[in-house]
Amino acid sequence: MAVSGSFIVPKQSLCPRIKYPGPSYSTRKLFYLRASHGSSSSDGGVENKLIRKEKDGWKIDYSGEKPATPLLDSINYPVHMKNLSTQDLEQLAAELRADIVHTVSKTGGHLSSSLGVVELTVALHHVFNTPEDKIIWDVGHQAYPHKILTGRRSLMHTIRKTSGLAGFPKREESIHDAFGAGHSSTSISAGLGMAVARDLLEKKNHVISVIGDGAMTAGMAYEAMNNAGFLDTNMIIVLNDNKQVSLPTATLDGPANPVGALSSALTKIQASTEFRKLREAAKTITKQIGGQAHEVAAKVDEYARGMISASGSTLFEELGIYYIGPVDGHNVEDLVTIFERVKAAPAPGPVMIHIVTEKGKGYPPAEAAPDKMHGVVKFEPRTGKQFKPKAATLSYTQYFAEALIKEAEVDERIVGIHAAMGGGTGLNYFQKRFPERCFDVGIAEQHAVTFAAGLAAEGLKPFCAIYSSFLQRGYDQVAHDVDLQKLPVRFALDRAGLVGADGPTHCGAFDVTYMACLPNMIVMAPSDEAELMHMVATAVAIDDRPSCFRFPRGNGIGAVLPPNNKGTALEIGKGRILTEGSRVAILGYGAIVQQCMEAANLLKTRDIAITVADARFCKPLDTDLIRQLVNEHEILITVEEGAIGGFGSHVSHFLSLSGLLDGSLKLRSMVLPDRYIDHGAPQDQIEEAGLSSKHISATVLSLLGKPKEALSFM
Ligand SMILES: Cc1ncc(C[n+]2csc(CCOP(=O)(O)OP(=O)(O)O)c2C)c(N)n1
Repeated sequence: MAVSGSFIVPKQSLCPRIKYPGPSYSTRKLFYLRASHGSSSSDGGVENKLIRKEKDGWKIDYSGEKPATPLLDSINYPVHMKNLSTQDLEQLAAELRADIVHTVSKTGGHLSSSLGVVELTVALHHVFNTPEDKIIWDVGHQAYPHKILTGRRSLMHTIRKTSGLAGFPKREESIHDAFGAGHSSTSISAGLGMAVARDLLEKKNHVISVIGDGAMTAGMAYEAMNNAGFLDTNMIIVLNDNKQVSLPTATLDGPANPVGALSSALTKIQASTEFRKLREAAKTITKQIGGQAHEVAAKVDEYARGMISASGSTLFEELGIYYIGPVDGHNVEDLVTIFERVKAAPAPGPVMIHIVTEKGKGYPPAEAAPDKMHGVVKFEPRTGKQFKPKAATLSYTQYFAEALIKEAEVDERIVGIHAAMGGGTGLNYFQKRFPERCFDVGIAEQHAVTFAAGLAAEGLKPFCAIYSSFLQRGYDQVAHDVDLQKLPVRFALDRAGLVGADGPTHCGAFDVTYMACLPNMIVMAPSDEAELMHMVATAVAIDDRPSCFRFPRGNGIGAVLPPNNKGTALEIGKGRILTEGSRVAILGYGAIVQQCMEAANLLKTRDIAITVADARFCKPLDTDLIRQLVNEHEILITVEEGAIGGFGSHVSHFLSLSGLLDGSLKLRSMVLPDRYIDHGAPQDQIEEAGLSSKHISATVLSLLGKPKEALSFM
């Protein structure tokens, strides 16, 4: 790894791709500012009582007032941090932490992971030079401090909002965002690719992948480390270990013990007295950073290699990765020292720096909260109390969990599986009721699917609850391990369709397309929460093949629930007509049926009565219903909140094969546009997608030959 630690002169290329407002370089009079340590700032003695250094470290009063951040105010890009002393960097970290809490209290977003990496981010940007050096944030939910230090502070109030900053790193947003993320465990593969590209292109930059202990549970991370060890490519992996492998909402009782053997191995490394004894021995090992042991800084020796497993080296060493750790991830001085040493080493190969941090660090309400305030809505900074809107109905997720519990009460073969998402999938409720029958497998969707296949092969009834977008990762397992063998695994696909603030990485656009092309899969979508409960019951009853049902993010519509919240199995492949009219039939699939009904009501105000049907099934299609609609109407419009190639394609395929397209029928398919839709408010997204009730009404009117009236809806 070549040394390139020289100071980078600000130049045009350091600006992000999007031009953001902010102080210009010429006004940067605080550039060489010394830390104020809580008394005053250099530009006029602003008293900073909210952030001060005391004997036992930095103290921040979260009063809700905008904290004075004199040092942070002087940093617009990492280049402005290069000359700061350790004390300055510590102060910068304290100001950054106060700033994040203040901003996120007004916007909502991912809080505690960002708070946990404040010191890490400061140290990385002090030592390395982005954008030439590449920092790759795994998942990316911890990148708020990185965004603030790379020219986006003035736009942080827009984060996750329509047209605002994205909640995750995004290459389009800044040249300091080396790699886009949202899904976990990609950073080492991407980093290795960049490091190999650097070598082939004869460049000299550094590559640093930052990955959490949760993200490290995925197979992809091991595949990448195995390859990195084999290639012996120079790169740094920072393992951010906060002992939160699953999201802290995995159980209703707060953070559970981390799942998986890796976390216990990491704990062993941290606790081992052998580790300390072997510290000295480590100096004699042959492969050392920088060649000679005596050249290695004392600080690095202190964190010398963890040598505790039977063969005398850690799991990472076995994979060919030089291990340093565990390091206190909140100690800026140690982090800087280690990064500088590793950076200066000419050819260390892949190096892992294992740091230990605390999620929510430095913000007492987050540290104390059962969910660590992982993802928050707006909150009161003094107490951390979130302003959660009161809703008349529960989320679809909760209705799913409730229905599954009811089924499991009478069928003990039902088991639940999720991939580190107990809270997100609602299986934390199931886990509370049936702790022995719920499996959190870590962030390992591929394993979750094949594990469920194994359970099904032995006669159990597994419900694999995975977000639509995360199941993309387990697709070969769905096809090869489940569908091909006709094993009755039930897939509950949450977050189907547009998802609002999380944006395109989490958007469930593709599941209908990728599930309904599988020969044995039964593919369903409920139009409301009561239907969801019936589909849970239907999935229990389908025991000779795989099945899936998709449901959206957000709350139910207030549908009348089945008695005791226990659904009744539906007839497979049968839809239903909701309202009858003439000339135009709309066939909706999934929760978008509600927009179709709204469109029918809008059109009624113009004396146009249309038929709306709820397809319920994409596979098998209700061909009788489709024939009836086609025979009785001039126009058929299918509507779904999914990508091209889904329900509408199945309908048109059937129509063309059966000759029903050979006459005068006008057929239209309304689907998500063939592009990614940015994060934003759900209503903005549905408008952008062209799937709102107004768009549906306008489509009807234009097909009826009333283009002017259609325009009046837009
Ligand atoms: C493929 C995939 N599955 C699930 C998730 C949901 N998810 C987001 S963060 C997270 C936990 C990540 O843990 P870790 O990497 O340790 O970071 P921490 O949250 O502890 O900072 C999970 C499960 C995801 N982003 N990607």
